[in-house]
Amino acid sequence: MTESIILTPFCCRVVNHIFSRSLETDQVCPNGWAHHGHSCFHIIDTPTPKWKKARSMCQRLGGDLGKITTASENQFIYDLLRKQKTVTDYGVWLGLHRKKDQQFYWVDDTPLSSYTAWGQGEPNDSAAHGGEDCVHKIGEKRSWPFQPGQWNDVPCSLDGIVPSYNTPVVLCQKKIDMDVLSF
Ligand SMILES: [Ca+2]
Repeated sequence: MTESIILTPFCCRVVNHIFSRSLETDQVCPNGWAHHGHSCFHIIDTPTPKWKKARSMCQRLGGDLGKITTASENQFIYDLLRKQKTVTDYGVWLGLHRKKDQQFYWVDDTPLSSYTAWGQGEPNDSAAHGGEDCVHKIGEKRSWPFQPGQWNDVPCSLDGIVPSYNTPVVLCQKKIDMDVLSF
C-alpha cells in the first residue's frame, strides 16, 4: 500500500511530461535528438578511441551508429557536429565499416549507396597500423589533406595511434516510426 502511494505520482508525472511535450512541440525525436528526414540523430560528445565501443554506446540508447546517404544529410550531421562542445580533428564515428569481402557496409548491412563524401585519396586502407576498416567524418581541418565533413577510413581502434582527446565523438541514429510522422 505504502509502495503504490509513493510510486504512482512518479509514474504519472513522467507519463504526463512525455505526453504534454509531444503535444506542445510536435516533437518526433526524444529530447536531445535532432530530427532530419526519417531519423533522429544524437551526438555523444565524448572522444571515443574504439569504433565498437562507440557502436555499443549508441545501441545502449536504442539506436545505432549513424548512416549518411545524401549530401543534405552529410551537411546536417556536420552542422550538428560543429554545435558540440567537443570538436576533434577526428570528428565523429560513422556507422560505416569494411567487412571481410573488403567492401564497405553501413551498420544496417546495406552497402554504400551512390552518395559518398570521401576525402581526396580515401579510403586508402593504409597499412601503417594494420589496415583501416572503420570510417569517421573529419571535424577540423588542421593537418588533414582534405576538408572538414569528408570521410576517411582509419583503424577501428585508435588506441596508441591518436591521443584519446582527439579521437572521434559518436554519431547515433534512430529511425522514426513512420506511423508517428503520418499521424
Ligand atoms: Ca584512410
